[in-house]
Amino acid sequence: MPETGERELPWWRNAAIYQIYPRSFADGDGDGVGDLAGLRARLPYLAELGVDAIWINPWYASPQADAGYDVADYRAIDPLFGTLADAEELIRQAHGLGIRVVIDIVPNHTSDQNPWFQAALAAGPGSPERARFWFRPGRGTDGEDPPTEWQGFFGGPTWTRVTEPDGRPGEWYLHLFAPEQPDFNWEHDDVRAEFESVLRFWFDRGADGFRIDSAALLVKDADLPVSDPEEHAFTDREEVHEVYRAWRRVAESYGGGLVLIGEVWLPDAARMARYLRPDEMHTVFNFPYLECAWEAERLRGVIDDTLRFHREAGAPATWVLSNHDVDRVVSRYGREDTSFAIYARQHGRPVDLARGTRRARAAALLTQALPGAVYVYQGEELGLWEVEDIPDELRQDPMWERKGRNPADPGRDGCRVPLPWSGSEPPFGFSPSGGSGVPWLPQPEAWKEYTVEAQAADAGSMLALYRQALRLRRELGDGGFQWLEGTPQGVLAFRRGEGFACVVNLSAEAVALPLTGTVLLASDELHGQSVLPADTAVWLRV
Ligand code: TEU
Repeated sequence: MPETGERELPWWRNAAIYQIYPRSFADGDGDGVGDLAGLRARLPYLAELGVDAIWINPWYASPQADAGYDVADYRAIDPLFGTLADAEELIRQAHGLGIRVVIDIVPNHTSDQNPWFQAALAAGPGSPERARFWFRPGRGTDGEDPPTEWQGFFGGPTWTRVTEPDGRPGEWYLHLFAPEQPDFNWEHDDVRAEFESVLRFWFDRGADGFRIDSAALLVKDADLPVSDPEEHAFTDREEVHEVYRAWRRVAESYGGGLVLIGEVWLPDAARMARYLRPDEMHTVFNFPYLECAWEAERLRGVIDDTLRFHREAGAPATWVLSNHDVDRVVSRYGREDTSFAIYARQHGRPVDLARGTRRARAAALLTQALPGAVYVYQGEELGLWEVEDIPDELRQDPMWERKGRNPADPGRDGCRVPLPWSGSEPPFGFSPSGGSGVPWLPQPEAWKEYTVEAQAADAGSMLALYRQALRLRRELGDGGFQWLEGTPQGVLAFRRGEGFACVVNLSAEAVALPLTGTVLLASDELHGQSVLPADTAVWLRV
């Protein structure tokens, strides 16, 4: 990729980054699971959509206990997706189309099949091999109780007891997620050195940056307080910042343009900002924005907070409506309660898809008009909904079992259903015709009207809206941001740079546009040139 010129804005400060969940994007070999050949063939679609970069969820060799977030080999591509040569070719082709490539790195934990963990199991208690992980004796007379009572993010305990090489029940190891995902000990020099080497491995192959998984969790309290309702023993400990400072130095040793993006779920701005110090990460995901209800005052509060702490940190904000862990946006906004909580889904509640879609269209224009970088999760641009009726026996997310098969909170499969590309029946062009596999999760029949092919031919489609918005957004650059005050209740309006304004009506009534100008783009039809219907957004040249 061309180096970012000195006076030019670094690309990641205002990029549109498209998130690819590789197993659900496009299947090249016909086995029903997306892969790198499928993704390569669809790169022109992404270029036409108008994105600056892609972020690819984990593609590494993995037993797939948590869809690739259990990495067995950080330097190999899983055969499910292709080969290392495929990955290199993908990066080359993306760069040829002007698209940067950000890859996922999973440092908090590994796979139980990782050779280091296998060696630790074999070597037994007290061995140097075990020191790279969190092995501890249990409590109770025979060590039958786990070292702490911490609860894992997928439900259930965070410790699993091992059988020692002599065949007896022995130590326990820590896993904040599934038992197949043992946590690394980040106090250990080997772990730190290994990850710096992995970063170099991928930078050497042309990667433009990393999305850092579970970024605030790496360092744990070695005292292991038995109970920890507030998660302070393993969330956001100060020592974690040393790791990212070292990573930043690795990135900078390659010159400019590389980016570290943190997946940091923290409730308060001050703690988030610490990850954005100039020698740490470049950006973090904005989850408070994603979780916020479709309500003007609350959204305004989140936007103000976001802009303030990023200004103070000297980092660009990011704006995220969805990803591979959360319910699809048209479903969220179609429910009575439009807020979202990652560990308390609302499946089974009524969803008004027409209203949710209308709001998602307005939200797309709001999101893309805000200053900073924007993320688009694959299928968001097609207006796909959360698939809530996946048959239980087909569910794959470990959350489903670990959270006790709760139909209201069944995990994340519903936002991971393979994309519909073309045609009128499944697999909707996701897999090549004549392939032997069926899509790894079933696609709703109704998606025949939501394929890329159908939407490309429809000027009123979600896809058409995203294409136009992403194109127009490029002209906004880094221009300033000012709220327009005195707007009616439920209306958010702001100006950006010279002569651009965005107005969003989140109220239940149509309102008169609070300023005049030429309509550049509207999320739905306006009533004449000056009335903005409910749940509608408009971009204006003023
Ligand atoms: O998700 C992390 C995650 O689930 C957060 O909600 C976590 O609870 C938070 O960091 C706590 O502060 C990531 C991936 O996006 C997800 O797909 C993986 O399953 C998970 O990590 C484990 O790798």
